[in-house]
Amino acid sequence: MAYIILIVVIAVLAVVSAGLLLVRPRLGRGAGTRTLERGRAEQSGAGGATGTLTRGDEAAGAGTAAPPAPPAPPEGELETPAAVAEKPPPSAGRMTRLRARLARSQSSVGSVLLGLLSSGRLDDETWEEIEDVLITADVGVSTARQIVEDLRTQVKVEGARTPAEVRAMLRAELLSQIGEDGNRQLRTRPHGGMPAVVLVVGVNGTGKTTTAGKLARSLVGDGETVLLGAADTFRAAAADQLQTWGERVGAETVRADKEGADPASVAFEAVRKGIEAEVDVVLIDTAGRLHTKTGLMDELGKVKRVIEKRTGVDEVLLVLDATTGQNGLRQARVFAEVVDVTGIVLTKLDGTAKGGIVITVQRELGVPVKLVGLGEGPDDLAPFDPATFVDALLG
Ligand SMILES: Nc1nc2c(ncn2[C@@H]2O[C@H](COP(=O)(O)OP(=O)(O)OP(=O)(O)O)[C@@H](O)[C@H]2O)c(=O)[nH]1
Ligand SMILES: [Mg+2]
Repeated sequence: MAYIILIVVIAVLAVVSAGLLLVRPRLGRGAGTRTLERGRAEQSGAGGATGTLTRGDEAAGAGTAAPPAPPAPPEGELETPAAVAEKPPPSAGRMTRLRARLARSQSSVGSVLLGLLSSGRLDDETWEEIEDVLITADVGVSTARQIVEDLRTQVKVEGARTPAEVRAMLRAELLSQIGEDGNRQLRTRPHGGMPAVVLVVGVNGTGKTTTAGKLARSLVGDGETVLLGAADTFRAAAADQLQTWGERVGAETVRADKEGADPASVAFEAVRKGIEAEVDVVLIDTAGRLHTKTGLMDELGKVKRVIEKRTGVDEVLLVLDATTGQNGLRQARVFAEVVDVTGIVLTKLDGTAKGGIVITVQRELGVPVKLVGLGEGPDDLAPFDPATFVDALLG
């Protein structure tokens, strides 16, 4: 009898401890399906986990999210294979939501201009000062002159004005310089049974990969299916960076199996796969640096030609770092000569008061600014809206 009791007790103990082992890794998973939340949940749920954990809760918040890299799994933990994709927010109203960022970086220019224009002492010196403020904000000398001339004429014709009238006058002038009616719509809709193809180009470090990642996210948020192509085969890390963005929103990344592979063949493969998988958009990230400028340009030309063997390239987005001013503009011109740029992405506008570059770059390249980068967070990319931009500038 004692034997039977002992066997039963051992059996019960065995069942209970097996049950605990099975349940333990699941602790903390209940609420969150995002991979990003895993590290945090397990840290508090299972206890004792060590390792650096990214703050997943920030990544989920709009606007102020953490950088794209998902947290490394705590040491000793097995990586779960199937990460469940996040549901990113749609792109509509993004710029309005990010207006505070713009206001923070640009409004000093706006308030100085408004202050000067409302000073009630609009002599030659003040007009010169206004011109200088515009030039300092990267508006460009000839455009700054044009703006001052227009405003001067208006003031002369219509006389002294109230601060509200001055604001309205400056707003209208800036809007007309930026151009309200240009077509800034991104061509990302599939057509004729083919996905739209978007090529992201630009000098190294301007934010190409980040932009491709953010854009993929925003397109997924708008309900489109996206496939990424890592045609920056210069460093494996570049493809990893892009793939990380893709994985977070469930977008597949086509990449080379070795460093230094032919970028054109990666682009071709991405488009082939995109057509086969019937995705809406194929987004291709390219390299910004090569040994020689000619090499880079030849490579870009080849990437485009190879894609065109399968389908057209709908958008060539030139990514420009707003903080680099005239220097960035010079580089942009070189790109524009080689590939038919269809839109500008102005990144890092959150880090500079030189918002006037919006006007200059459009003038110089004859291509509209279509997107603006306003931070490093995953949702800090917005379709460019001139009115919101000018309103943020004028406070
Ligand atoms: N503040 C701010 N940082 C940005 C923005 N866009 C990109 N960045 C940062 O700029 C840095 C470079 O971004 P990448 O996307 O790696 O640039 P890239 O052009 O792909 O660089 P290469 O691949 O080396 O040519 C990263 O630290 C980004 O987080 C932006 O709109 N605002
Ligand atoms: Mg890159």
